[in-house]
Amino acid sequence: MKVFKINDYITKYSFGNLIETDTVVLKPLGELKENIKYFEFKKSTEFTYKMLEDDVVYGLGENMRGLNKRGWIYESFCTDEFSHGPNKKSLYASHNFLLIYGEKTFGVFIDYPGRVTFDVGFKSKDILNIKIEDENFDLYIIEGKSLEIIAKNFRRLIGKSYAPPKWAFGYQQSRWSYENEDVIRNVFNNFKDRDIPLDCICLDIDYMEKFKDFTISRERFLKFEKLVKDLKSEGVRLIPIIDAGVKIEEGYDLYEEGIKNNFFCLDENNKPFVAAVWPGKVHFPDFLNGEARKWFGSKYKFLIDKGIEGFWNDMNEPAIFYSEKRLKDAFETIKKGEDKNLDIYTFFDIRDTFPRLSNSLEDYKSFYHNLDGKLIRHDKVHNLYGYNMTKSAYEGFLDIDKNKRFLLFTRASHIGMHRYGGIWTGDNTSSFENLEVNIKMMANLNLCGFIYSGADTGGFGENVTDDLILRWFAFSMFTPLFRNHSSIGTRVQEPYSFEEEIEKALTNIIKLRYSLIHYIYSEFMKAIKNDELYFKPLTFEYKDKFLNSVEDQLLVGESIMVTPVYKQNQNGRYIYLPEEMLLWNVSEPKEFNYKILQKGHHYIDVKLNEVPIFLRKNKILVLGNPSKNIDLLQYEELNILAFLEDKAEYILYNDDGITKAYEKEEFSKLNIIIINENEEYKIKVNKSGKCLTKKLNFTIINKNEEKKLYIIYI
Ligand code: MIG
Repeated sequence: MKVFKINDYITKYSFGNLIETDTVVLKPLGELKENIKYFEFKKSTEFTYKMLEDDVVYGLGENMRGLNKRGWIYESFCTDEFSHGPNKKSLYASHNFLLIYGEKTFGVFIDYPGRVTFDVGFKSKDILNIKIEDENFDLYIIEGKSLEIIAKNFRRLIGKSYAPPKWAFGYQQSRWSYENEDVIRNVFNNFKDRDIPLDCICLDIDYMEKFKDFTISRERFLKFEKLVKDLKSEGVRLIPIIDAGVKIEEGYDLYEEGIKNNFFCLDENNKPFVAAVWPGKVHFPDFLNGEARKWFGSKYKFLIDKGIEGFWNDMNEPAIFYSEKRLKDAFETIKKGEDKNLDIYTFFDIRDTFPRLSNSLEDYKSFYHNLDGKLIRHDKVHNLYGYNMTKSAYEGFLDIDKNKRFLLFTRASHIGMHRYGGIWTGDNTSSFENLEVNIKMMANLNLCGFIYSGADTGGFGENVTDDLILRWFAFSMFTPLFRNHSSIGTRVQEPYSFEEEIEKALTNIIKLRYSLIHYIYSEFMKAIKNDELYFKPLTFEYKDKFLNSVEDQLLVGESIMVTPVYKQNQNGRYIYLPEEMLLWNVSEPKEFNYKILQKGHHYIDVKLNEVPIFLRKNKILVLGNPSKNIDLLQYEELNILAFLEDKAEYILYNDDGITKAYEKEEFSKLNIIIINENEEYKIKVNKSGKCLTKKLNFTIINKNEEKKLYIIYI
């Protein structure tokens, strides 16, 4: 083991010889002579930490169960897992970061691209056990004087998070599958005719010809370019899907070029590895090979030239439906049972043979990547695959226009990938349990750097119910990626597919989202620029032990707290307030009804068409008027809500929303300060940069629920 000092807060422990994983951006300052902190060695690849009874363990990003990970075993091995039940250990991502909060508070990050197992008090309730599959890995210990600072120090280690264009904060409608031009126009017209705001429609695999990447089915999308243009002129962008596997088909340029240049992963016989996914038999581009990555990334231009400005990358765990070898074995197993009086165990074996075909570890162990001339077996670097597919697109975008922000979100991910794109959380199910998991996951995702993220709102698999879609919208309207997506064969779930009353409530929630965009975008961009969290557990801001077990209330940015309802047939829910707060239970975004609730436990009524928003004390919330889409957002006049005891200050951030000028500190600030001087409020407003706001309508509420209104022209 070698020990390195990264900075005053971060120590790196190097075991063996890790390949370049590109997860961290800080290089060591020098070597140290010290032993590993906090952890005890069990073996060279296994460590334990003794947790105290009250310790909370945050982290692991996209994974099952709670915000606090204690009491289960998790695995980092990116998996095409469409059933997100509490029995699962791993979803589509591998986010090897834990933040232990207690008497000792510190972070631990395992830089290793293969399987890592985290037993967080499962086998033994107070023992955190981390097991790494082989001997080449780096372990980082991240310290700092508070949860927030440790989280920030970790983000500095792994680099700045990706920022999409501003329009990507608008509402996105998706379904597998809007199969042709007419269907897409129909979706768009439904939104337009009913005056439901909309920014994006996602194209799933059916826009392609035979599921081939970077092709368009002219049978179904004859005038694709015109469709893109027509919709864009109405402020709506089409977001096509790109899959990882490249169809094996003679004459298909992507296939031919990949073969010619040796850009595909190889099997044990040095031939391109064959797997089967949507296009039938495919080869996997070797995204870990820099040249192959560059080549694939350059292909996005095909669609960008047609007016496309955003993509989603799918199937990049990579998912494998079957391989020929595994299929052959399966048939042989079945033959074994032919014409026999089967014993029941053989029958079970036969029955389970086919489900076992997909995503088999045997397959992951049977192909190779070319890393600077060295062949590396896939399972050793499995978790870097989706990561590098996303990096490939990102690099492709840079070559086309290095100053433009493209929308990119992806399914499989690993720490470090947050620099190149956002994520959606994969194939969840239309169930209240999956809504709950979504809520609890968001803060952990933020901890791992994935700020532009969100789940399939309404649920992907199975049939959504009226109440579930409403409750899910009421939460997703706060997630940076707000996308309604569902699977083919399930109940349709566009807002207009429901009865009028539901449609109206869903539309109102979308409108509320658009009224909050100023705030959401400001908080998102500040989180990115300052390495902070957009979704925060309450423990990050309040020192109140009861909050250690509050997992279903989250801070969204600095001013508000959300308390979503995630159970069926509930007219409200219990909440806990660490201090007094103002509750605005919104059904009509234009009506501001509020009440002040004291510190402590409460039951709040939340009807199906309501979204409870808590405004914290001495905080300010900025609201605008909803628009049809982000391009049409108004900046001239804004509404400022404040819950004031003595003083509140807020900086509303904005930028051009389409370029990377923000990285060069080109953005605007609207700085608002309100001071209470004996129930007369002194308001100071300052603007800098290109701030378009001219009029501010203030509503200031005090502890006694008294309201004062001011209008200020700036
Ligand atoms: O095997 O493209 O997670 O969002 O709709 C399913 C079809 C493949 C999985 C993605 C989902 C998408 C679906 N894809």
